[in-house]
Amino acid sequence: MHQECAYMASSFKEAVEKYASYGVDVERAMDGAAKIPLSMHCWQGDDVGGFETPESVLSGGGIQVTGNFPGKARNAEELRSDIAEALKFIPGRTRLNLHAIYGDFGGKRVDRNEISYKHFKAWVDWCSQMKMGMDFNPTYFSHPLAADGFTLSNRDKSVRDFWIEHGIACRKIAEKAGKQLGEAVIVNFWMPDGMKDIPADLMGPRLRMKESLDKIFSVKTSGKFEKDALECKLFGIGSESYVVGSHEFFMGYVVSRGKMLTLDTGHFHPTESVADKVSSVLLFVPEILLHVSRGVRWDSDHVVLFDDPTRDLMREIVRSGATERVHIGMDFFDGSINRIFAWAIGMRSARKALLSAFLEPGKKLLQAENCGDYALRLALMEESKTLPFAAVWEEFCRRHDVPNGLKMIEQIKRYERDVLSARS
Ligand code: RNT
Ligand code: ZN
Repeated sequence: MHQECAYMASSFKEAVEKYASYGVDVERAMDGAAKIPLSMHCWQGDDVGGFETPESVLSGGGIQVTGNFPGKARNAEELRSDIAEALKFIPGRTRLNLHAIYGDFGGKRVDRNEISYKHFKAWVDWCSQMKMGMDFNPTYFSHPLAADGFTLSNRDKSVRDFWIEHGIACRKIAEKAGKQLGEAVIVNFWMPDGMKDIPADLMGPRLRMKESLDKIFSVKTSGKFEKDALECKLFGIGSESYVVGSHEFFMGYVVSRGKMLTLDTGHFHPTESVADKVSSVLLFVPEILLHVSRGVRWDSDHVVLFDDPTRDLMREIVRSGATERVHIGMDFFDGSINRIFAWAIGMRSARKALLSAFLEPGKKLLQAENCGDYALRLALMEESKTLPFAAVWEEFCRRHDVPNGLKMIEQIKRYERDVLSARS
């Protein structure tokens, strides 16, 4: 055996024993962590630009990308090639999360209310080829009819109708894609609607938003191949004072309509724990969609890290036995660094957090808590933080045939040199 391999094998063996002494089965943890799909957001690849017009840029409210690192994908082929490259470094099951602006529009102007399955067929075929499920998002921003900050809650009925048609079109595309792929496509609704300064009427837009959504969902889908999720938000750029789709708005909406709630980790007050919300929300909604992100002081969508909030969140999903009811999507976009690295780092971090969640000494912790021995509980939590996780992660990557550490870095750097830097 090669010296490095022998070393890895022995450190993994030691790790297995160490975890076993805490009552943790490493093999089961690795299986559990690999099975959970992570939905990879296409929009990290081109700074949420999309392919509607040659030079479409993110505009019209609510979100912002900063940075101008060279080599962003300029068309669907480049984006697919970049996604495939990033996937080489991401162990475990993945899905692909598309936005409606990423269709193959053949250089023609196809407005948002006119999009249909044919514009996304190439993506669906590709997903099927890559053995990935798909998710979908209507795009309620970067459009002249979103420029005043209101889409589904706009006071102008014709604008609302346009966006209602867009929502329906997206659900139809998703339904067909789901049928094609044999598993449900989750359609996530996020609308930037809101106000920079203090509104006089908070009720009006919310009422209109509710009515518009009801119209969108009055078109029935199978429920088997298409599912709807709605994403709340605290505030956005240009909507600092008022967001129509607040947490209470969408919590009420999804509970009363039997839809999925989307929790984006950047969409709450910075000191709020999204991990804490999982067990409450799951009691009242059928399923949750997560947008795993990293806010730095605000909803800045920094690359996800293997940090405490991410670990807390994944641990909570595993602890509550809700891995089937919580769908994990990624939502970060950093245009200031190599975008392949951004995907790889962010998604690997989420996967690491899942693996470490499965490695928690859950039984021992519960026993301690049930006996009221809180010192023991705290000691176990702290001691388990320094168990040999790295050895398990390395083995996990090895089994999934994914380069790790410096090898990963070297390969992505090579792609940067050979492919990205050749794009002007
Ligand atoms: C914006 C929301 C939304 C978007 C994507 C691109 O604050 O988080 O999910 O990031 O739809
Ligand atoms: Zn989001």
